[in-house]
Amino acid sequence: MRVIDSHTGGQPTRVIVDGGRDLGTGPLAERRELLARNHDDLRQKSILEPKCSEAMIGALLCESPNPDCAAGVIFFNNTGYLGMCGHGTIGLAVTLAYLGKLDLGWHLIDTPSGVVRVDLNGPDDVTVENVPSYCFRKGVKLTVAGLGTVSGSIAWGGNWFFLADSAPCELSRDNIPQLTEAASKIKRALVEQTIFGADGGEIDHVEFFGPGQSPGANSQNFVLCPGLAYDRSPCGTGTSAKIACLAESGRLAPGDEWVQESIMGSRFRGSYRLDDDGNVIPSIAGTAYVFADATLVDQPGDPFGRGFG
Ligand code: PYC
Repeated sequence: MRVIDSHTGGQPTRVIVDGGRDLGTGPLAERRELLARNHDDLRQKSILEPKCSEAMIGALLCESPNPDCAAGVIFFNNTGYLGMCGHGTIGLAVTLAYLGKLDLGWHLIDTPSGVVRVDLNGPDDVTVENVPSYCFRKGVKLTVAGLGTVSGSIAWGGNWFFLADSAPCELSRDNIPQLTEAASKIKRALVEQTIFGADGGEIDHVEFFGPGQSPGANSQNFVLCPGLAYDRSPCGTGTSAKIACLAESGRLAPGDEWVQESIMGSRFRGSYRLDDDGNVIPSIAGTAYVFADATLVDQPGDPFGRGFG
């Protein structure tokens, strides 16, 4: 299996460019189900420990059934599958450029959550125009063990997010264990209190916010992903969810910039436009760097060949 690894603002993406699985030619959402149901060993063998850290996002490169799309992709993590992934799409575009398969300029990429547009501005510099994003519910109140009442919004940015109105402690790298614990409890409480997204989907990402730390940053975030790893980047779909909430409450106008900083200090520049139906279409700009072009080997007898974690 040939893989290309990159990181986007510190958050890694492993693109499987060769040696994946034949999932047919159906829509990407169907192929994701097929992969999960019949070939989950690919996810396990390619990104779980001991080969990768818990933060790694896998990206299976596919052909899209849509002839307008340059490529299709199915994203997965240490616990399952994602609809979309913003940092991963930036990593994918940079990987395709590294392979000589994507020219500068704009291209369409198919994902299980819908078609997104990438602008390859330079070999490492990408803007992703995401799927339509929206705030589904505001002022949601949860009772969370050890935290009391927690309020926040539920928003879609290609994945489901709970955006907490306040953070349990200062957003700093020293506090990552406390932030992780608090976000995990909120994620669990959402399931226990049967609070789901508009389509009944699990709200599997939790996001805290604090003031921007570097000049020009509007905000810093901490995002807990479904497998309980935190996003080292500002999270493209999480920034999209935030932008949708800002747009809905009139706090960000179309075309205005929102600079989202991650817990690691990396940044995405966000903005949005309204489409003809009034939907918020967020754009996320960031940089990614390829750091490995490798062949994964499946050794017979390896007791941890399928990974763990
Ligand atoms: O950038 O959208 C994102 C993302 C989702 C999970 C990890 N990163």
